[in-house]
Amino acid sequence: MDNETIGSTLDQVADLLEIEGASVFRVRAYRGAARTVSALASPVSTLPEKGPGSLEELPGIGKDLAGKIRELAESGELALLHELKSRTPESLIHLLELPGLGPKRAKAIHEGLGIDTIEELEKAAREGRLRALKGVGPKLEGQILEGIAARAARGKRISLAEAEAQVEPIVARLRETEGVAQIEVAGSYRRRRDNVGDVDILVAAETSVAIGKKLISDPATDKVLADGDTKTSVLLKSGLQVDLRVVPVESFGAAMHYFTGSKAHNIAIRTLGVRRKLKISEWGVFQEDKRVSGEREEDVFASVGLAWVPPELREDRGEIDAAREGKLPKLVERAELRGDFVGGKLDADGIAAIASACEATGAAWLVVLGASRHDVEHAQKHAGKVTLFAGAVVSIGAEGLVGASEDVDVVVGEIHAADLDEKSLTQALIAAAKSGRIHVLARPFNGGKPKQFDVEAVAKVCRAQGVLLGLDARPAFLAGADGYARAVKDTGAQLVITSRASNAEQAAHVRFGLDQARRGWCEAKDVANTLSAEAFGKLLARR
Ligand code: DGT
Ligand code: CA
Ligand code: CA
Repeated sequence: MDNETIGSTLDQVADLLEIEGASVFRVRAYRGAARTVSALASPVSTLPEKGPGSLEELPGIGKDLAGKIRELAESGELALLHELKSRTPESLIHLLELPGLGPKRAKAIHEGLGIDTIEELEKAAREGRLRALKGVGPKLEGQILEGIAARAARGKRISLAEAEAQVEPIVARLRETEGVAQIEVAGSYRRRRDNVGDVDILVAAETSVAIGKKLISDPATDKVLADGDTKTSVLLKSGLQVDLRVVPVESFGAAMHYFTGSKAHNIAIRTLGVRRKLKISEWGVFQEDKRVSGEREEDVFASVGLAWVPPELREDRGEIDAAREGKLPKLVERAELRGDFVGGKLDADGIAAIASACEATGAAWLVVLGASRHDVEHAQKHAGKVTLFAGAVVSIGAEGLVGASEDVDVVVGEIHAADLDEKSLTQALIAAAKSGRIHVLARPFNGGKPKQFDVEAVAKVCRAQGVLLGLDARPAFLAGADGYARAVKDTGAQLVITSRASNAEQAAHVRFGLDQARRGWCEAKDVANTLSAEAFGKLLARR
């Protein structure tokens, strides 16, 4: 845990102690310690254990507080805080998170007005009822309402595609700051999760660079949540939170590793470190308080005997054993993709336009869904070197029966039986795969949500039948696609990523499908988009 987070955690302890009516001295001691730790020039984890310069020797911090601070720095947790939280009404804890509400006011609102929830607080503030309390005026009411709105926006996760659209221009602007050696986005964004809670940007620079100020004055920024030397947090106008951290160049690799996460992966790595008597933190790898590495991310893995693990795999789902045994997959890459499925009422001109856009990004073949064979053949004359296949999407009923397939090269079976339970859906998909009439089985969705079924059982049949399993790359269809891809890969069946684009811009979505295939450990051999036009044509002919 970094110093500023430790500081704010100690402040939280002070708040809860104050609400409980603890002695003013105890409350004051925690507040003082919070200030002292936040202002420290070097991270707590690098201070000597004893003697001059150690925690105990800092003003106002005795043995007891030093122990608490160490507990936080090393484990990121504090038993006392858990205890305090379990004794405090939950509503009060929520009230405390709002700007402008200290422990005294929160307690007064809770006890004086009988307000238990944020909803009740919002209603009271709107109706001007908070003013009945001493020291509360319209200004504070307004502040509380703003805080509630920001909190609501913060609670939401947004799609990776949406986050990318917002964050890329900001990073491009920040990159121009003088004195910035490196800038990268870490967190779930770097792991390519299909949705992200907040965005973590990491900068290697001297702490004196003005990059935090630059984020605060960025045109996309709406509100400032934290403004420190090493950490700045803002809410964008969209409600998305951005955390920016500045670390010295020699810690950049360790910080990238830490802030990329996932938390579960970090804990597993740190545990490996402990066995080797190494302390691994966001500041570096330390042996008896001496830094042994941390400038490059590879060094962190190497310090515990592991190969570098691609961020998409860092979920503690077997990547650590694989990295130790040299069995990490060689994840499929964008440059290996040779084909895609496009569609959506394209005429011959539309098909030719998307074909030339896809050719520019490396496509050798395209399946055009839903267009007439005549239009596809016509477009082929203007499609450069891209081989076009005519395709159709046909419905699968509850019995697995497939509707009439037209005169096409590729048939995609899609289930529309929204009310099927897991077992009947699995059966219907298996029956469709065995029908001998489809080349691709689409992933079933209902109302934008993926439907549950036994992926392994279905994929096994698909493998035996030479049927590909579709992975829809449209941003709204990515939920759970990583687990699906992993299950398909593990049975030895093949996926095919489909952008279903009707224009060049949407065709770029294929990389979001690729992200999830990579999170599912897929290599080139697991994804049919990597086939040449000829090999893909042969695969179709087997049907
Ligand atoms: P998100 O923002 O919910 O989509 O997911 P993340 O993974 O980006 O999580 P976030 O932003 O809370 O934190 C970024 C990374 O920092 C996280 O992936 C791992 C690391 N991290 C955060 N808190 C802890 C912690 O308490 N312990 C450890 N070991 N790592 C943590
Ligand atoms: Ca995050
Ligand atoms: Ca974060």
